[in-house]
Amino acid sequence: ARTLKSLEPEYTEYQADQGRTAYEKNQWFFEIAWEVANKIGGIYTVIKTKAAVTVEELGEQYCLIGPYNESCVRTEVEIMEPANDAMRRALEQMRSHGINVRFSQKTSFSVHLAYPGYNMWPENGNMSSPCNFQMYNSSNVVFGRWLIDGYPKVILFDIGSAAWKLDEWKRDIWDITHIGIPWHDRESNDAVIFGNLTVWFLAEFRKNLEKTPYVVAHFHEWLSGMGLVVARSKHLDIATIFTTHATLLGRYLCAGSTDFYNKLNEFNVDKEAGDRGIYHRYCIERAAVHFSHVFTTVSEVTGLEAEHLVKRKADVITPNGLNVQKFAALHEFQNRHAVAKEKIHDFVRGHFYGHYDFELDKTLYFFIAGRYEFSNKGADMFIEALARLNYFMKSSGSDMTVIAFLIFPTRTNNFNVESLRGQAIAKQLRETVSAIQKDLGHRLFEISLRGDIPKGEELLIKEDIVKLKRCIFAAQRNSLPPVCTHNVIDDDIDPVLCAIRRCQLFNNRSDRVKVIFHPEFLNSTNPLLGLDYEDFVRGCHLGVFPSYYEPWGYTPAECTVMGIPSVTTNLSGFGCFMAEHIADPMSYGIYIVDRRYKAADASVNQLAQYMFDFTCLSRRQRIIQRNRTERLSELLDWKNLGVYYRKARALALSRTHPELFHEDINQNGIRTVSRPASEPPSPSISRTSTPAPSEDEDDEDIDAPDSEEEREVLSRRETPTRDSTPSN
Ligand code: G6P
Ligand code: 1S3
Repeated sequence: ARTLKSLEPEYTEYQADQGRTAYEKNQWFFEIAWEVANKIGGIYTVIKTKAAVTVEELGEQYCLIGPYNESCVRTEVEIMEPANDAMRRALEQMRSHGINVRFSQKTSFSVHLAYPGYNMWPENGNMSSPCNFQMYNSSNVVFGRWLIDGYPKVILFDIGSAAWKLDEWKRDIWDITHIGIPWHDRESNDAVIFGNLTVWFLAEFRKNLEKTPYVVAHFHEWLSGMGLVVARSKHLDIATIFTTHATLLGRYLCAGSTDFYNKLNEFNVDKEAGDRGIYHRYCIERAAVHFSHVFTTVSEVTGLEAEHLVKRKADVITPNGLNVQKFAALHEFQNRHAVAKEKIHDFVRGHFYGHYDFELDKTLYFFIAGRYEFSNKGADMFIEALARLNYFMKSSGSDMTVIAFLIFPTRTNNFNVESLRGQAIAKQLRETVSAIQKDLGHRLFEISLRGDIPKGEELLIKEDIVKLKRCIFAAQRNSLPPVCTHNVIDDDIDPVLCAIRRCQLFNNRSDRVKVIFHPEFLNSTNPLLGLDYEDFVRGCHLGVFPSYYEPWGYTPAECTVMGIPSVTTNLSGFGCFMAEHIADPMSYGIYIVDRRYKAADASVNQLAQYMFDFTCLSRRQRIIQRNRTERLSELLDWKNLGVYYRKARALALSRTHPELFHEDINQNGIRTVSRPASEPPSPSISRTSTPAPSEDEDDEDIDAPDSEEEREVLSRRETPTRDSTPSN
């Protein structure tokens, strides 16, 4: 095992100021991202979950800046006027220049589409005094508090309301950087407007402060990076940080058929970006990377990618954390697993009607979920490995069943009839049985009260049997249970469906692995699988995320904090982070597939083997493993990982204001978690995951067995070994 080091980097706060708050030091921190109060993907999770620890550290000196997205603002932001004078005046100044102007849909001016998406361009209006136009409302530079843990301040700019400045700003950018932004690229246009509004605000804000402040602005991803480029080109006195969560080119290259990691140092980056029509975006990203005082990436693996693709080594790695909530009762997460699993069982009963010949008690739920990037997220590998797992289980005579869910949103024409029918049939049968049960109970009571011993035919009468038969006959089907819950548009070319067809995972009775593709994100109002994502994860047994391109990867991290084991890879930031910090990740329920040094086929085999091993665990072993997985939460808690952001901020300040610092900032600081205190893993390679309890993990940590059968199994203490695995 590696040594256990502190997560706290040993950087020296500038000594004169030790113990003083950001307020006392007159320091201001702004964090700028397109996903502030604007839910799109992983960056939203980063910003949102980190807010509490950042506010705790920086208090009222911290503020987030993002775009104004009305639907999110309506539910997530409490709008108010800023209490801080400098901030209020800066916003007023911007508003007085028309940034708060939004033209009514019913405006008397005729409009034309000057830029795609911005339909508020008056044909012959006076641009320099936009207040001449009919105003829609005056809240389009919104200041408020984001209604999340930490209750941070937010400033949100309505991008459309400043579109009248777009030409001017694009010209400026061209003059300074020679980055030409095509008129039709809506996202890049947004980046220009958002960046300029941010800088405009920061400049006004600085001016309005009486004493010269120390301002740090932390920009995330290329969409906000334009602001950093503009701020530096205007020589604004702020310390800047740029964090990339994925490089533009990396994502594109990986989605193709490139041998990305082995060719990292060979790419002709300009040509590759040009070939993909993203040269200008690439330039924005690269400019932000190089203009920043401190450049960070979310993982080592993305750091390496950035070094080659945007040509700068990261100054700090800022791993992503989560806001970990500990339950008062230690076992609460185990109870929640059982409750949520019951709901998944309900769905499965309906979905497999007519083919429901497997035991739910011996059924395991695996899943993959995320943005629909088929190969980047490793869905290709998952399906291939499921086919091999199916073979392993069949040929070893396993009595377990695996149901694998694939949750990737894509275009559909709603749920398919067969899936809805399955749930309706199960519901009807449940209602019929409960009505019969009630009548039967009443009859039983009446007969017993008379002092008679009830006979079978007196209890379950003919009419009941007829009712039951009707339901049972309705539950017969000629077709196989569907592999997809929805009608996917263009299903003949859908990558998941094509892979399922190729691997012939058709939910046959003889299959030990069944698949269900749910091409929509989950929510509790879903008529089929009425669970939100969190409850669904809790109810599953194993998350499988064999990503090829994954700068961090929140999905396995979320599994971990909920105590659900997961599979990840050594190409994902999360996987590498866990491998670095845990001596034996597998015994903690973190399975890391080697996609870096193995051929694809060997990685598929490794994944299939991990999954097969998992099916061989007893319930007791799964419970122990979940306990261990959950214990890793601390490692992913922002309370610990927030320190890297602190380090980045201090480093940025030290570069713009070295006089504040007495010593250089040391960037070391790694923490490792030792092996679990149980029996040592088998030295025979990877089969170390079979958890056997340690002294402290014995019965107090584990729930009592549920059934006689379970007790018997527990007493046998089965421990699967590699020998039980069929060769392939
Ligand atoms: C949790 C519950 C137990 C239940 C177990 C099932 O630990 O607290 O009561 O027996 O989950 O585990 P399984 O891995 O079979 O879903
Ligand atoms: C990115 O989002 P993605 O799913 O497109 O940023 C996330 C947050 O840093 C990260 O977890 C993920 O790996 C990246 O890919």
